[in-house]
Amino acid sequence: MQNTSTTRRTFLAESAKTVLAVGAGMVATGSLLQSCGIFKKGQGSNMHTDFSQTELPYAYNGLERAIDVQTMEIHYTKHAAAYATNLREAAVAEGVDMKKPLEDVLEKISKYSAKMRNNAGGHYNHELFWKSLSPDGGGKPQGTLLKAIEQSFNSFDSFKTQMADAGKNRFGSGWAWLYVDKDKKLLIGSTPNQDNPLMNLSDIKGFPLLGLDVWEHAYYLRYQNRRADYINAWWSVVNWKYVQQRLDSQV
Ligand code: MN3
Repeated sequence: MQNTSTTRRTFLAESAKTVLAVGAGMVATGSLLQSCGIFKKGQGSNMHTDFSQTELPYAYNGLERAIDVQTMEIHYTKHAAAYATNLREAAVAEGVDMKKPLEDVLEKISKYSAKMRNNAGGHYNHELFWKSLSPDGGGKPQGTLLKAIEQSFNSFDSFKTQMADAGKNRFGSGWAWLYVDKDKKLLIGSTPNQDNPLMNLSDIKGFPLLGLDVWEHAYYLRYQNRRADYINAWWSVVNWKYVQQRLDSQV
C-alpha cells in the first residue's frame, strides 16, 4: 500500500504540473470561446483513470451540508468499492491490460461484457464524482468555464436548471452530465445505469466535465424520494476548479 500511495502522490504532482502548463494557455482559449464558441483541439487529456479507487479527497463528513456522512461512507466504501473490485475481475477475465487507462476500455465498451460495462462505468463515474465535489465547493465557476457555460446555456442559472432537470427526469438509476462533444461544444445530457458519454454505445458522446449521480444510493438516507432536494443541495459542494481543469484538458 505504501508503494502504491507514494506512486500516486508522485503521479498527482506530475498531473498538477500539467494542469499548470495547460492553464497558461487559458487567455487564448477565452478569446477563442468569445469569438466563435468552438473549442480548439488540444493536447489531450491529463485526466486518465486507473482500475483502483483513489483516496477520497476529503473526510466522509466533508460534504455534510449536502450529503450526510453515512451516505458518503457507504457510497465510497461499499458501492464504489464494489464497482472497482468487479471491474478488476472483469478485466482479468477479458484480458484487459490494467496498466492502460480505463478510458481505452470505455471507448470500446461494446466489445466487452455487461459486467465490464456496468463496472467500468461505475468505477469511472464515481472517481469523477468524488473529485468534482469539495468541502470548499459551491458558488459559481469562473474564467473560461463560466464563459463557456454562459455561451452554451445563456446563463449560469439556466445551465443549473437544465442540468437539474436532466437529473430529475432520468427514470430509475443513472447520471446527469455536463460534457464536451467532439466539436468542443458544451452539452447537458443523461445516461442510464452506469453508462457515461465516453462509451461508444452511449446515446450522448463526449468527454464528461461534471457528473451528477442520481442513483438512490447517493441520496436516499437523507432525502428519501426527494431527488430534487438532493440535487439542489448538491450544487453547494460542486468543485468548479476541478471542472475547469477537466475543461482545460480538452481545449
Ligand atoms: Mn453512486
